[in-house]
Amino acid sequence: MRRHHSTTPRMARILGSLLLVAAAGAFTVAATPASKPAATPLDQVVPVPASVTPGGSPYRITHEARIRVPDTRAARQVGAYLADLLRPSTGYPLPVTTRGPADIQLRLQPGKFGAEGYRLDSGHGGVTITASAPAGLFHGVQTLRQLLPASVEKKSVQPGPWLVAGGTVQDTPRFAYRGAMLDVSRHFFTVDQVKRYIDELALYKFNELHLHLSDDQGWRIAIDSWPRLATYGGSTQVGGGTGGHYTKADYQEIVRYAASRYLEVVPEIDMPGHTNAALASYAELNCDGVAPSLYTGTEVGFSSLCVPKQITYDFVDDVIRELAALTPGRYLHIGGDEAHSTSHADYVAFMDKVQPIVAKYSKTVIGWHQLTGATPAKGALAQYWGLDDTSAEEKAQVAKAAQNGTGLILSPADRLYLDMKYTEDTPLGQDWAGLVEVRRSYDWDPGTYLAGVPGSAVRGVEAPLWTETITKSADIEYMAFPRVAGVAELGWSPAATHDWDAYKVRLAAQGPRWEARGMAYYRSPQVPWTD
Ligand code: TNX
Repeated sequence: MRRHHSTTPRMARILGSLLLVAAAGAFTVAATPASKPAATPLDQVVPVPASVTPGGSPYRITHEARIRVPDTRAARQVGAYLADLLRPSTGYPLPVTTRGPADIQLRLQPGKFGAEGYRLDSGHGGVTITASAPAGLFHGVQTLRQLLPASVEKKSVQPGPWLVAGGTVQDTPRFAYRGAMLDVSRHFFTVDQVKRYIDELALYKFNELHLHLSDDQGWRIAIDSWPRLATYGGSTQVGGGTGGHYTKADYQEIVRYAASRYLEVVPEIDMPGHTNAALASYAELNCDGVAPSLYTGTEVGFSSLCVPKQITYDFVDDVIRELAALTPGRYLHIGGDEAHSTSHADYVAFMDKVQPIVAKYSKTVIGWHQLTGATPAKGALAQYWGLDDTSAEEKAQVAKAAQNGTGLILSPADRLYLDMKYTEDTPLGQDWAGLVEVRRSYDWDPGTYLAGVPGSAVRGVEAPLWTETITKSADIEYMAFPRVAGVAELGWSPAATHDWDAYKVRLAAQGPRWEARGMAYYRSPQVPWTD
């Protein structure tokens, strides 16, 4: 709360209006001099809301508060999620009910707010979140959460007071695809570790979780028809540790948990390159019929499925069929990057055969942007991971595909790769795409980033975290935070709100929240942290 003591002109204006309201006798809680906490201004949220109209008295959550929700299963679940968030730190009972008076209300109103938008109205009597779909209620809950003091994130009872500033937030996302990727192949992460990251992403309104489930160093998902993929191909990882894999039940638990946080899981099986773990598990997948050893290093580009062999496509069909059956989401990511040991002709032939298999199991293809060098299937999305200095030809190839209808997910490696070091001194990560400080990661516009790409082709942004050097949750958090919050804002907030100087202040206020949650993060000197 200390940041409210600094008197930026904006803060002075807000304080002035609070005092006016107090003088009018309508306001009793937070208008006393600066030593008493004030409510967080409605626009001090990440990602910044599309529109904010401050005004009126704040709402104060009390011991008597109840949460009323529409009587649908999804809405009741969002209500229960909100209650679970608030109970430990407030110590209040916060019953969730479908009828009767309640000062915290979630409401569903068809149409108006779209698939993910919401309105939050706050005043003396309470706070109401209205949306057209449960996802909008969930995102509205994240805004409400950030409007409360950072100590709301703690797991033990805190003093409060639990004030929500008065006024209205109207909010809806700029892009439909707002993703984060976790590479569980280079190092394996348990179901609980993935859930922890899901919870951290949900706070910033991400809606896609891309899991990189296979690579040279490990195959991480059980496939019944090819059991050695997981039991042998998943038995190690970078550095030679024991690795691991998800059983189908484990994987379904991740999918279920992600869905409860309104994230869709995008599973990736990387092919035809990045396949050493599969090739090591089944000799018959190799052109020469000889299985290579398991691999625990960090080189890329040395492995390839055998494009001319029919068994390759039987294998791919089995894997995609079983994975599609585990996937309620729309997408199946087939990788396609760095196939350096596959000839161009073979790469094109492979993609021509594999994309229809994805369609056969009713999923939409996503591929790394090298897919645009083949013939992307109708409706496919390409994930761009180039850099500022990627060749003009390569960028033009991607732009041409976009003009022809291929949607793009933007993950420029020199901005959004969360495994890039922040500075030379960052103890984790790599630097092949350069050093990526917090400002560089945030300060660009996905809408105009690639020349010749129609705005409508840009479906959104995604922040990949490759894990060659990442082994535990604290590592994930240190590399993701603060940068991933900026990716969320690039994906959600209107282009017109984009402003580093305003953003860095809002970002600074997230630090105490991460601390209250026990998260690691990088204290970038570019951010004016308040404590
Ligand atoms: C490139 S990006 C890769 C990954 C590595 C990453 C390390 C991409 C599609 N491929 O295989 O893990 O760099 O930063």
